[in-house]
Amino acid sequence: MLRRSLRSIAFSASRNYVVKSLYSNMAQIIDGKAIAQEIRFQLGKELKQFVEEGAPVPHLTAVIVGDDPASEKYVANKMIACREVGISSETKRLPSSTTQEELLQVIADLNQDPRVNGVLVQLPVPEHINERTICNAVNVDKDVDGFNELNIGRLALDMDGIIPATPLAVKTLLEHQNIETHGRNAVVVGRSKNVSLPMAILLHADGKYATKALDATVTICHRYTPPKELARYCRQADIIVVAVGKPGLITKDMVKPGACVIDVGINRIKDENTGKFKLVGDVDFEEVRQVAGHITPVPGGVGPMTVAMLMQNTLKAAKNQFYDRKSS
Ligand code: NAD
Ligand code: L34
Repeated sequence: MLRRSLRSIAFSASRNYVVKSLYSNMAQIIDGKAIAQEIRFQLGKELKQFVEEGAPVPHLTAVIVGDDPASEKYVANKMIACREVGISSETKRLPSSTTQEELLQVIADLNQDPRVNGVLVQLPVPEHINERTICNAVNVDKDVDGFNELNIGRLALDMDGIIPATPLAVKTLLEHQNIETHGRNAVVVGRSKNVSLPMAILLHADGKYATKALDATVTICHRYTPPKELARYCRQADIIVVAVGKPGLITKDMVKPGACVIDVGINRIKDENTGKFKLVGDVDFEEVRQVAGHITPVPGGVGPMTVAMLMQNTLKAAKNQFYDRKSS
Protein backbone atom coordinates (compact mmCIF):
# COMPACT_ATOMS: atom_id res chain seq x y z
CA MET A 1 0.00 0.00 0.00
CA LEU A 2 2.67 2.44 1.08
CA ARG A 3 4.78 1.30 -1.83
CA ARG A 4 2.01 2.00 -4.31
CA SER A 5 1.38 5.50 -2.97
CA LEU A 6 5.09 6.26 -3.02
CA ARG A 7 5.23 5.12 -6.60
CA SER A 8 2.36 7.32 -7.63
CA ILE A 9 4.00 10.33 -6.01
CA ALA A 10 7.21 9.40 -7.73
CA PHE A 11 5.55 9.59 -11.12
CA SER A 12 4.16 13.02 -10.45
CA ALA A 13 5.52 16.21 -12.00
CA SER A 14 8.94 16.52 -10.37
CA ARG A 15 9.62 12.82 -10.75
CA ASN A 16 13.38 12.79 -10.43
CA TYR A 17 13.47 14.98 -7.37
CA VAL A 18 10.82 12.96 -5.53
CA VAL A 19 12.43 9.63 -6.39
CA LYS A 20 15.77 10.92 -5.20
CA SER A 21 14.49 12.30 -1.92
CA LEU A 22 12.38 9.23 -1.09
CA TYR A 23 14.74 6.47 -2.09
CA SER A 24 18.18 7.96 -1.60
CA ASN A 25 19.51 9.94 1.32
CA MET A 26 22.98 10.28 -0.09
CA ALA A 27 24.54 13.74 0.09
CA GLN A 28 25.11 15.78 -3.00
CA ILE A 29 28.83 15.82 -3.68
CA ILE A 30 30.21 19.31 -4.25
CA ASP A 31 32.56 18.96 -7.20
CA GLY A 32 35.29 21.46 -6.31
CA LYS A 33 37.42 20.38 -9.23
CA ALA A 34 34.71 21.18 -11.78
CA ILE A 35 33.72 24.47 -10.12
CA ALA A 36 37.39 25.50 -9.97
CA GLN A 37 37.75 24.77 -13.68
CA GLU A 38 34.74 26.95 -14.45
CA ILE A 39 36.22 29.79 -12.37
CA ARG A 40 39.63 29.50 -14.05
CA PHE A 41 37.89 29.75 -17.42
CA GLN A 42 36.05 32.94 -16.38
CA LEU A 43 39.24 34.43 -14.91
CA GLY A 44 41.04 33.70 -18.18
CA LYS A 45 38.46 35.76 -20.06
CA GLU A 46 38.64 38.57 -17.51
CA LEU A 47 42.44 38.60 -17.70
CA LYS A 48 42.37 38.80 -21.49
CA GLN A 49 40.14 41.86 -21.31
CA PHE A 50 42.42 43.46 -18.70
CA VAL A 51 45.48 42.97 -20.89
CA GLU A 52 43.58 44.35 -23.89
CA GLU A 53 43.09 47.54 -21.87
CA GLY A 54 46.86 47.93 -21.91
CA ALA A 55 47.76 46.25 -18.63
CA PRO A 56 50.88 44.10 -18.42
CA VAL A 57 50.30 40.34 -18.08
CA PRO A 58 49.83 39.70 -14.34
CA HIS A 59 52.74 37.91 -12.68
CA LEU A 60 52.84 35.67 -9.60
CA THR A 61 56.01 34.53 -7.85
CA ALA A 62 55.85 31.64 -5.39
CA VAL A 63 58.72 30.96 -3.00
CA ILE A 64 59.38 27.50 -1.57
CA VAL A 65 61.92 27.13 1.23
CA GLY A 66 63.15 23.56 1.75
CA ASP A 67 61.91 20.40 0.09
CA ASP A 68 58.51 19.49 1.47
CA PRO A 69 56.91 17.17 -1.16
CA ALA A 70 53.38 18.43 -0.40
CA SER A 71 54.50 22.05 -0.97
CA GLU A 72 56.06 21.01 -4.29
CA LYS A 73 52.78 19.43 -5.37
CA TYR A 74 50.60 22.35 -4.28
CA VAL A 75 52.84 24.96 -5.90
CA ALA A 76 53.03 22.85 -9.07
CA ASN A 77 49.20 22.92 -9.16
CA LYS A 78 49.33 26.72 -8.73
CA MET A 79 51.77 27.08 -11.63
CA ILE A 80 49.56 24.90 -13.88
CA ALA A 81 46.54 27.06 -12.99
CA CYS A 82 48.50 30.23 -13.78
CA ARG A 83 49.32 28.89 -17.22
CA GLU A 84 45.68 28.05 -17.84
CA VAL A 85 44.39 31.47 -16.75
CA GLY A 86 47.17 33.34 -18.55
CA ILE A 87 49.05 34.59 -15.48
CA SER A 88 52.81 34.61 -15.89
CA SER A 89 54.47 32.78 -13.01
CA GLU A 90 57.70 31.67 -11.43
CA THR A 91 58.69 29.41 -8.54
CA LYS A 92 61.77 30.41 -6.56
CA ARG A 93 63.28 27.47 -4.69
CA LEU A 94 65.49 28.17 -1.70
CA PRO A 95 67.36 25.56 0.35
CA SER A 96 66.13 24.65 3.86
CA SER A 97 69.34 26.22 5.21
CA THR A 98 68.15 29.69 4.03
CA THR A 99 68.26 32.14 6.93
CA GLN A 100 65.35 34.38 7.85
CA GLU A 101 67.40 37.41 6.78
CA GLU A 102 68.04 35.89 3.37
CA LEU A 103 64.37 35.08 2.89
CA LEU A 104 63.40 38.61 3.96
CA GLN A 105 65.81 39.96 1.33
CA VAL A 106 64.20 37.79 -1.38
CA ILE A 107 60.77 39.12 -0.35
CA ALA A 108 62.03 42.73 -0.30
CA ASP A 109 63.35 42.29 -3.85
CA LEU A 110 60.00 40.90 -5.03
CA ASN A 111 58.15 43.73 -3.27
CA GLN A 112 60.33 46.20 -5.19
CA ASP A 113 60.01 44.51 -8.58
CA PRO A 114 57.33 46.33 -10.62
CA ARG A 115 56.87 43.29 -12.89
CA VAL A 116 55.69 41.17 -9.94
CA ASN A 117 52.03 41.59 -8.93
CA GLY A 118 51.66 38.72 -6.49
CA VAL A 119 54.07 37.14 -3.99
CA LEU A 120 53.49 34.07 -1.86
CA VAL A 121 55.77 32.12 0.43
CA GLN A 122 54.49 28.57 0.56
CA LEU A 123 53.99 27.35 4.14
CA PRO A 124 55.29 25.69 6.17
CA VAL A 125 58.70 27.38 6.30
CA PRO A 126 61.56 25.67 8.19
CA GLU A 127 61.45 25.88 12.00
CA HIS A 128 64.23 28.48 12.30
CA ILE A 129 62.14 30.98 10.31
CA ASN A 130 59.30 32.92 11.94
CA GLU A 131 56.20 32.43 9.81
CA ARG A 132 54.49 35.61 11.03
CA THR A 133 57.55 37.79 10.29
CA ILE A 134 57.61 36.36 6.76
CA CYS A 135 53.89 36.84 6.10
CA ASN A 136 54.06 40.43 7.35
CA ALA A 137 57.07 41.17 5.13
CA VAL A 138 55.11 40.61 1.91
CA ASN A 139 53.85 43.95 0.59
CA VAL A 140 50.16 44.20 1.47
CA ASP A 141 49.19 44.97 -2.16
CA LYS A 142 51.08 41.92 -3.48
CA ASP A 143 49.96 39.64 -0.63
CA VAL A 144 47.82 37.28 -2.74
CA ASP A 145 47.64 34.79 0.18
CA GLY A 146 45.99 37.42 2.37
CA PHE A 147 48.24 36.38 5.29
CA ASN A 148 49.75 39.81 5.98
CA GLU A 149 48.49 41.26 9.28
CA LEU A 150 46.95 44.19 7.38
CA ASN A 151 44.87 41.93 5.16
CA ILE A 152 43.75 39.80 8.12
CA GLY A 153 42.90 43.05 9.99
CA ARG A 154 40.90 44.35 7.04
CA LEU A 155 38.98 41.09 6.88
CA ALA A 156 38.27 41.24 10.62
CA LEU A 157 36.97 44.81 10.22
CA ASP A 158 34.73 44.06 7.18
CA MET A 159 37.01 46.12 4.93
CA ASP A 160 37.97 45.38 1.34
CA GLY A 161 41.29 43.53 1.07
CA ILE A 162 42.71 40.23 -0.04
CA ILE A 163 41.02 37.24 1.61
CA PRO A 164 43.01 34.01 2.21
CA ALA A 165 42.39 31.53 -0.60
CA THR A 166 41.14 28.52 1.38
CA PRO A 167 38.37 30.28 3.37
CA LEU A 168 37.46 32.17 0.21
CA ALA A 169 37.28 28.81 -1.58
CA VAL A 170 34.84 27.48 1.03
CA LYS A 171 32.69 30.62 0.80
CA THR A 172 32.61 30.39 -2.99
CA LEU A 173 31.65 26.70 -2.88
CA LEU A 174 28.79 27.42 -0.45
CA GLU A 175 27.54 30.25 -2.68
CA HIS A 176 27.90 28.21 -5.84
CA GLN A 177 25.77 25.43 -4.32
CA ASN A 178 23.21 27.93 -2.99
CA ILE A 179 23.71 26.71 0.57
CA GLU A 180 21.73 28.98 2.90
CA THR A 181 24.04 30.44 5.58
CA HIS A 182 22.13 33.54 6.73
CA GLY A 183 21.07 32.94 10.34
CA ARG A 184 22.17 29.29 10.21
CA ASN A 185 24.44 27.50 12.67
CA ALA A 186 27.99 26.90 11.49
CA VAL A 187 30.81 25.07 13.25
CA VAL A 188 34.45 25.57 12.31
CA VAL A 189 36.62 22.73 13.57
CA GLY A 190 40.20 24.00 13.95
CA ARG A 191 41.49 27.46 14.92
CA SER A 192 44.54 28.04 12.71
CA LYS A 193 45.34 31.64 11.81
CA ASN A 194 45.59 30.95 8.07
CA VAL A 195 42.48 28.86 7.53
CA SER A 196 40.03 28.54 10.43
CA LEU A 197 40.20 32.06 11.85
CA PRO A 198 39.49 33.82 8.52
CA MET A 199 36.92 31.07 7.84
CA ALA A 200 35.07 31.86 11.07
CA ILE A 201 35.18 35.58 10.24
CA LEU A 202 33.74 35.02 6.77
CA LEU A 203 31.00 32.80 8.15
CA HIS A 204 29.79 35.09 10.95
CA ALA A 205 30.33 38.61 9.58
CA ASP A 206 27.71 40.83 7.98
CA GLY A 207 26.87 40.21 4.33
CA LYS A 208 26.20 43.88 3.70
CA TYR A 209 29.83 45.00 4.04
CA ALA A 210 32.82 44.72 1.71
CA THR A 211 33.75 41.13 2.56
CA LYS A 212 30.21 39.97 1.60
CA ALA A 213 30.28 37.58 4.53
CA LEU A 214 27.76 34.87 5.29
CA ASP A 215 25.74 35.96 8.37
CA ALA A 216 25.86 32.59 10.15
CA THR A 217 26.04 31.93 13.90
CA VAL A 218 29.50 30.47 14.40
CA THR A 219 31.10 28.16 16.93
CA ILE A 220 34.82 27.43 16.82
CA CYS A 221 36.05 24.06 18.13
CA HIS A 222 39.71 23.17 18.59
CA ARG A 223 42.12 20.71 20.18
CA TYR A 224 40.87 21.49 23.70
CA THR A 225 37.21 21.05 22.85
CA PRO A 226 36.34 17.73 24.54
CA PRO A 227 35.30 15.11 21.93
CA LYS A 228 31.79 14.89 23.39
CA GLU A 229 31.38 18.66 23.12
CA LEU A 230 32.75 18.63 19.58
CA ALA A 231 30.11 16.05 18.66
CA ARG A 232 27.38 18.05 20.38
CA TYR A 233 28.27 21.32 18.62
CA CYS A 234 28.62 19.59 15.27
CA ARG A 235 25.23 17.92 15.60
CA GLN A 236 23.61 21.35 15.89
CA ALA A 237 25.33 22.69 12.81
CA ASP A 238 23.76 23.35 9.43
CA ILE A 239 27.27 23.86 8.06
CA ILE A 240 30.44 22.15 9.32
CA VAL A 241 33.84 23.27 8.07
CA VAL A 242 36.65 21.06 9.30
CA ALA A 243 40.34 21.97 9.01
CA VAL A 244 42.35 19.86 11.44
CA GLY A 245 44.49 17.20 9.75
CA LYS A 246 43.01 14.13 11.46
CA PRO A 247 41.51 11.47 9.20
CA GLY A 248 38.10 10.23 10.35
CA LEU A 249 37.61 13.02 12.93
CA ILE A 250 34.06 13.78 11.76
CA THR A 251 31.82 10.73 11.86
CA LYS A 252 28.21 10.07 10.88
CA ASP A 253 26.84 10.41 14.42
CA MET A 254 28.22 13.98 14.62
CA VAL A 255 26.29 15.25 11.59
CA LYS A 256 22.72 16.54 11.52
CA PRO A 257 20.75 15.00 8.63
CA GLY A 258 20.91 17.34 5.64
CA ALA A 259 23.84 19.42 6.93
CA CYS A 260 26.54 20.71 4.59
CA VAL A 261 29.97 19.28 5.40
CA ILE A 262 33.05 21.01 4.00
CA ASP A 263 36.27 19.04 4.43
CA VAL A 264 39.40 21.19 4.28
CA GLY A 265 41.69 18.56 5.81
CA ILE A 266 44.31 16.83 3.69
CA ASN A 267 45.99 13.69 5.00
CA ARG A 268 48.18 11.18 3.21
CA ILE A 269 47.42 7.71 4.53
CA LYS A 270 48.33 4.19 3.47
CA ASP A 271 45.50 2.36 1.72
CA GLU A 272 45.15 -0.98 3.51
CA ASN A 273 44.03 -2.78 0.34
CA THR A 274 46.64 -1.55 -2.12
CA GLY A 275 49.50 -0.56 0.22
CA LYS A 276 49.74 2.73 -1.71
CA PHE A 277 49.40 6.19 -0.22
CA LYS A 278 46.17 8.05 -0.81
CA LEU A 279 44.67 11.42 0.12
CA VAL A 280 41.80 11.66 2.58
CA GLY A 281 40.21 14.53 4.47
CA ASP A 282 39.16 14.84 8.11
CA VAL A 283 35.65 13.52 7.43
CA ASP A 284 34.69 9.86 7.24
CA PHE A 285 33.39 10.45 3.72
CA GLU A 286 31.64 7.12 3.08
CA GLU A 287 29.73 7.27 6.36
CA VAL A 288 28.96 10.98 6.48
CA ARG A 289 27.67 11.14 2.90
CA GLN A 290 24.81 8.91 4.07
CA VAL A 291 23.45 11.65 6.36
CA ALA A 292 24.75 14.98 5.05
CA GLY A 293 22.88 17.07 2.48
CA HIS A 294 26.08 18.24 0.78
CA ILE A 295 29.67 17.12 1.17
CA THR A 296 33.04 17.98 -0.39
CA PRO A 297 35.37 15.14 -1.39
CA VAL A 298 39.13 14.93 -0.80
CA PRO A 299 40.79 15.13 -3.23
CA GLY A 300 38.72 17.22 -5.65
CA GLY A 301 36.96 19.51 -3.16
CA VAL A 302 38.45 22.51 -1.37
CA GLY A 303 42.03 21.94 -2.70
CA PRO A 304 41.44 22.82 -6.36
CA MET A 305 39.18 25.70 -5.33
CA THR A 306 41.98 27.11 -3.13
CA VAL A 307 44.18 27.24 -6.21
CA ALA A 308 41.42 28.93 -8.24
CA MET A 309 40.94 31.54 -5.50
CA LEU A 310 44.67 32.27 -5.56
CA MET A 311 44.28 33.02 -9.27
CA GLN A 312 41.34 35.31 -8.48
CA ASN A 313 43.38 37.11 -5.80
CA THR A 314 46.32 37.53 -8.18
CA LEU A 315 44.15 39.11 -10.86
CA LYS A 316 42.54 41.35 -8.24
CA ALA A 317 45.96 42.45 -6.95
CA ALA A 318 47.19 43.15 -10.50
CA LYS A 319 44.09 45.22 -11.25
CA ASN A 320 44.42 47.23 -8.01
CA GLN A 321 48.06 47.95 -8.80
CA PHE A 322 47.39 48.88 -12.43
CA TYR A 323 44.51 51.26 -11.80
CA ASP A 324 46.26 52.86 -8.78
CA ARG A 325 49.36 53.37 -10.88
CA LYS A 326 47.40 54.85 -13.78
CA SER A 327 45.54 57.31 -11.58
CA SER A 328 48.67 58.51 -9.73
P1 NAD B 1 46.93 23.53 11.68
O1 NAD B 1 47.57 22.26 11.22
O2 NAD B 1 47.74 24.73 11.88
O3 NAD B 1 46.16 23.27 13.05
C1 NAD B 1 45.25 22.26 13.27
C2 NAD B 1 44.10 22.77 14.10
O4 NAD B 1 43.29 21.67 14.49
C3 NAD B 1 44.50 23.49 15.39
O5 NAD B 1 43.87 24.74 15.41
C4 NAD B 1 43.99 22.58 16.51
O6 NAD B 1 43.52 23.31 17.62
C5 NAD B 1 42.91 21.80 15.83
N1 NAD B 1 42.71 20.45 16.39
C6 NAD B 1 43.66 19.51 16.63
N2 NAD B 1 43.10 18.38 17.10
C7 NAD B 1 41.77 18.62 17.17
C8 NAD B 1 40.66 17.86 17.60
N3 NAD B 1 40.81 16.61 18.02
N4 NAD B 1 39.43 18.41 17.53
C9 NAD B 1 39.26 19.67 17.08
N5 NAD B 1 40.29 20.44 16.67
C10 NAD B 1 41.52 19.93 16.72
O7 NAD B 1 45.69 23.84 10.73
P2 NAD B 1 45.56 24.26 9.20
O8 NAD B 1 46.81 24.87 8.68
O9 NAD B 1 44.29 25.00 9.18
O10 NAD B 1 45.39 22.86 8.46
C11 NAD B 1 44.40 21.95 8.83
C12 NAD B 1 44.22 20.88 7.75
O11 NAD B 1 43.77 21.48 6.55
C13 NAD B 1 45.50 20.14 7.38
O12 NAD B 1 45.15 18.82 7.05
C14 NAD B 1 45.98 20.87 6.13
O13 NAD B 1 46.76 20.03 5.29
C15 NAD B 1 44.67 21.20 5.48
N6 NAD B 1 44.67 22.36 4.58
C16 NAD B 1 44.04 22.22 3.40
C17 NAD B 1 43.94 23.30 2.54
C18 NAD B 1 43.18 23.13 1.26
O14 NAD B 1 43.25 23.98 0.40
N7 NAD B 1 42.41 22.09 1.09
C19 NAD B 1 44.51 24.51 2.88
C20 NAD B 1 45.16 24.65 4.10
C21 NAD B 1 45.21 23.56 4.97
N1 L34 C 1 51.47 30.36 1.63
N2 L34 C 1 50.99 28.15 2.04
C1 L34 C 1 50.62 29.34 1.52
N3 L34 C 1 49.43 29.53 0.90
C2 L34 C 1 48.54 28.51 0.78
O1 L34 C 1 47.34 28.73 0.23
C3 L34 C 1 48.90 27.24 1.26
N4 L34 C 1 48.10 26.13 1.12
C4 L34 C 1 48.13 25.08 2.15
C5 L34 C 1 49.58 24.75 2.45
N5 L34 C 1 50.45 25.90 2.50
C6 L34 C 1 50.14 27.09 1.92
C7 L34 C 1 47.76 25.59 -0.07
O2 L34 C 1 47.87 26.18 -1.13
C8 L34 C 1 47.42 23.94 1.47
N6 L34 C 1 47.27 24.35 0.09
C9 L34 C 1 46.78 23.51 -0.93
C10 L34 C 1 46.90 23.83 -2.28
C11 L34 C 1 46.46 22.97 -3.27
C12 L34 C 1 45.88 21.76 -2.93
C13 L34 C 1 45.75 21.43 -1.59
C14 L34 C 1 46.20 22.31 -0.60
C15 L34 C 1 45.45 20.81 -4.00
O3 L34 C 1 45.68 21.05 -5.16
N7 L34 C 1 44.82 19.69 -3.63
C16 L34 C 1 44.39 18.65 -4.54
C17 L34 C 1 45.24 17.41 -4.47
C18 L34 C 1 46.71 17.65 -4.38
C19 L34 C 1 47.52 16.36 -4.29
O4 L34 C 1 47.30 15.48 -5.13
O5 L34 C 1 48.35 16.26 -3.39
C20 L34 C 1 42.96 18.23 -4.12
O6 L34 C 1 42.26 17.74 -4.97
O7 L34 C 1 42.62 18.40 -2.94
